[in-house]
Amino acid sequence: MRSEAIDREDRDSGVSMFRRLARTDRMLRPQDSDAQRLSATRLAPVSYSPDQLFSAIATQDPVLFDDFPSPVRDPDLRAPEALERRLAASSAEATHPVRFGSGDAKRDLTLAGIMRRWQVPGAIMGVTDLPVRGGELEDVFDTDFLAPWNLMTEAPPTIRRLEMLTAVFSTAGKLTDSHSDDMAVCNHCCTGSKLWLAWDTYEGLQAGLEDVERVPVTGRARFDMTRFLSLDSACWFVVGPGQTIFLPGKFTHRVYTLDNYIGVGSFYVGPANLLHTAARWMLRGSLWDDDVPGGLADTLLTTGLEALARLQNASPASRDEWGCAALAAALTHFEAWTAFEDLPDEPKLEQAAEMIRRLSRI
Ligand SMILES: O=C(O)CCC(=O)C(=O)O
Ligand SMILES: [Fe+2]
Repeated sequence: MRSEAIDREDRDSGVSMFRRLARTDRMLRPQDSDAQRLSATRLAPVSYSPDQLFSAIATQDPVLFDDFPSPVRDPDLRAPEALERRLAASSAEATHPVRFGSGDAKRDLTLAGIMRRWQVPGAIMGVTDLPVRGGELEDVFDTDFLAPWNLMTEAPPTIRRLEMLTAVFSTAGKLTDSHSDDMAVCNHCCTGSKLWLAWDTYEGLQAGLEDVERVPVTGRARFDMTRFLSLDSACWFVVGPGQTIFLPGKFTHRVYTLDNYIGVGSFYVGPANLLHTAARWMLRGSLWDDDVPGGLADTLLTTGLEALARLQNASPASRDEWGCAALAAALTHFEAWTAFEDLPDEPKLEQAAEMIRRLSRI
């Protein structure tokens, strides 16, 4: 099932969709002269293959799949109405923070309460923090949908808790302000649609596009279309039913819900973006590092080194599942990264690079 918003966007490469959205958020208004750049920066969905996924991760490019294997366990629940009914029938008493309206007013609701509000026409709300692990949603969503290659699930608790495998609910009109996360982001859409605008965090900051996680912001982060479209790294896409986006951790994103949305999100680090992630944390600090600065990078590298050591002796099939075919590209991309020279000496990072080099030659 494709949403109306996606069909419209396919027909005109986004100009009319952005104009329509600009009626509620004038920051989105494109100029006539932006049309060509809008069309050039649209990330089109592609058919899933492990090669495409791991190559994109290795070169820090976003990729949107039409048919990544669904994290919804029961094929019957992949029909939006069936999923909505199942979630609305929840009797779990645990509550979760829900953001209401266009600001960030919060209230805690149960899953059934969230679904009731989600179904009220015109209600504006969003939930991005409803853990799947350890709750009843484990029956609905496959907690291993990025297995085996997502290192975060086997890392020590300080890293594991950052994985944030979460169910996501939001209603049309909800905006998630420009922000970046510590890790790369995966988001699968079960129903509804969202418009994502994404750009390299530091290229954006230099051009005056704020990121609420990186600079102090009062009210909303500063954003405008012309500046956004002037960035080399600018990209936008609509994620609709059945589609899955993989967005590298270096990207700030600003997300508009177009049609009432239910999905699943997870952060990820695999061998193909281990060096990039650890180096970013070492250079820029990890956003969620609450002990020693750089401590999380060290813990992540320790976990990564263990996985890389296992992979040296693993079967070719297993190495494929972990994305080893993309490791040569990952290393080349990492070493060509402009900030590479500023990296402090870190023996574990060098060791990981060496093991990746060896793996890429097997
Ligand atoms: O879905 C949203 O509104 C925001 C999602 C997001 O920021 C994320 O998955 O990292
Ligand atoms: Fe995010």
